[in-house]
Amino acid sequence: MRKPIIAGNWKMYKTLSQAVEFVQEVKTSIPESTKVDAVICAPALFLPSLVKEAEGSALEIGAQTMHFENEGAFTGEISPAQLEDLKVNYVILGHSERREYNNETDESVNKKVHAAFEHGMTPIICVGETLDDREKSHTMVKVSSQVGAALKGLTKDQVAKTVIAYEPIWAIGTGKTATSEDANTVCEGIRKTVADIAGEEAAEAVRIQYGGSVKPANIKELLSMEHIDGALVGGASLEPDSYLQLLEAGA
Ligand code: G2H
Repeated sequence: MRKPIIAGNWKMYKTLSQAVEFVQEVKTSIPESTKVDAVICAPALFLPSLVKEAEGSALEIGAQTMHFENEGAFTGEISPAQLEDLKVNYVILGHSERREYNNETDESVNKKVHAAFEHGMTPIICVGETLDDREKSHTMVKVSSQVGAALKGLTKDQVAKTVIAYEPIWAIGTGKTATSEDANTVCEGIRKTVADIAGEEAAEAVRIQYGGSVKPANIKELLSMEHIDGALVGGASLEPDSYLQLLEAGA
């Protein structure tokens, strides 16, 4: 059985005090025995405070991106070694917004995935098709090629520990969600791709999230699907009430 993982992706929202308040409120409401992995991926500026605030609770803190080098002349970047030092457990890699606005490519995502494992972090690798890909029936070709590129060179054990977030780009922040059946079909395809790359055992273990306008009203149905093991949630993860409802749906 795969443990569901509900990860909030806060993007560029909140101030530090709002972020700390959120964690203070949420951490006391998640039971230690929770059956889901509860993660918040916050803006980098907040990470030291939030890791400290969440310590000892069931809430885990992740980053939204990082560089693949440990150090160097990369103005404005954050390194995997720096995140490890802060005790950050998860890092989102290859989000479509970073692929679109920050030149993140399949190749750099792959380097970052390797760096995440070298520094004890679980990568949440985002893949997904555009509306144009979908209309041309290219969804699976696009998504499989992104998955293949991201997992290149990993051991089977590393692949098994990876989290893959399937986020159809046309469903992000638009209020449009893929039907749970459509999302499940793509997630099943992703699992087959993982099996081809790293074998059945790794494919059975890898956790595949759905992302794109997930909210308390639709998460239950999405999570009831065989190949959907969690959600990567933007807008609906920003308020404690809504985030806690998402966790309850996964429990
Ligand atoms: C997709 C998602 C979180 P939202 O980007 O990664 O955001 O839930 O707002 O569509």
